[in-house]
Amino acid sequence: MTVLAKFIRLLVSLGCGEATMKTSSAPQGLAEAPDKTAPVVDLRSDTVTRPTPEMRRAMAEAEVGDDVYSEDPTINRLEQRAAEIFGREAAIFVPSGTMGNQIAIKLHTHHGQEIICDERGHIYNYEMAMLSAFSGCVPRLIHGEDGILTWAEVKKRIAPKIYYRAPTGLVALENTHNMAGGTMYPPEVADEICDGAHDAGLPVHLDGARIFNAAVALGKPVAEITRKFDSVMFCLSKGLGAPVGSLLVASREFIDRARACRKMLGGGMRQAGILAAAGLIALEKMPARLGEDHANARFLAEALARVPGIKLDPSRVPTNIVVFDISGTGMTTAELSRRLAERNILMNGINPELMRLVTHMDVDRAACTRALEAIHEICSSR
Ligand code: TLP
Repeated sequence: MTVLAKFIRLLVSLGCGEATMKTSSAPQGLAEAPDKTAPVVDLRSDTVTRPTPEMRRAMAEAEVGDDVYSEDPTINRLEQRAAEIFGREAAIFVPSGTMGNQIAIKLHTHHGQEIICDERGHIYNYEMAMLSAFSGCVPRLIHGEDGILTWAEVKKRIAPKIYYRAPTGLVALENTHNMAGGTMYPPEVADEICDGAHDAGLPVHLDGARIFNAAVALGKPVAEITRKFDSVMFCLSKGLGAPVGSLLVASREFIDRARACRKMLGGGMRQAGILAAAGLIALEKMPARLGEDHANARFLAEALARVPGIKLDPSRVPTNIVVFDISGTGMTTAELSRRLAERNILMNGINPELMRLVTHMDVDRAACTRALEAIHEICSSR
């Protein structure tokens, strides 16, 4: 038995996993044929979660109305609860995190301005250049260590007030930071950026798609760690398990304007209380279980760090996302993804060298153990 296999078995026997490890029947050194009948372990993202039976029941029974007339009682309840939980005046339900972010960017900025953000950030890399296409702004990028910006770095990027320089219109942060590996802002670092930006007359938006993961990892309420931001977007459809939807929370005046902007984008939904019903369960009940996903991510990270050719520091995996460098294995991420998929393990690369895996409620410890076994088998058969 190899060192990694022993390590996995030790973790499992210590109660880190309820899985019993499959003992190889193949002769030593020979890979077994992939088991294509095994259930799929989908670690591509926490967006792949399916609604729980409780969510499906609530959806079937949801009271609904026309939300463009603000007459959907379930959406109204979800928006009110989101505002309460974040300690804000108001909230608006939007179909996606992307729409929530882009509405906020549009409302905070004017055409011809710059937005200060991290170079690996979602609003810059994965939102179809909408900050330029819709809001007419350009990003002013910073490489944040672990995706985390500091006031000292942000301050240097604020455009001087000279008529021939495009003015800065917004500072945008991401917490947790997705592509940097689910990293979190220490609350005092985020607070200092907000205070500094406000003193400079700039608003600050938070892409808090996974802010509940940050709150759980920090052991602090979301209201506390987001209180200084001018607007916060968070997703129900990631680790919280709802099928669709995100919320934007802010002042009443901002959310009233957001409602018009959502309509411009075609995001005025009608009897969407069916979705909000699942969202309410996601919001009220699901944060409590996120710690399990964080423990699974750490379990995976610790074992992966011991696979020859894989580089990662497990102590830098605070939540549910593990980003690791596989260049030392001699494979590209596309090749590893393909070989894993043959074994019903799904995981994607961020680029040819960096893989990302995301834990969530539909992958338990046994599934994580299967993913580890497959990675180990592939890497050691080269
Ligand atoms: N993230 C997705 C992909 O788009 C990369 C994922 O699989 O992680 N902000 C952050 C930080 C996000 O991670 C995402 C989605 C969004 C915004 C957008 O949310 P949706 O997909 O609802 O538009």
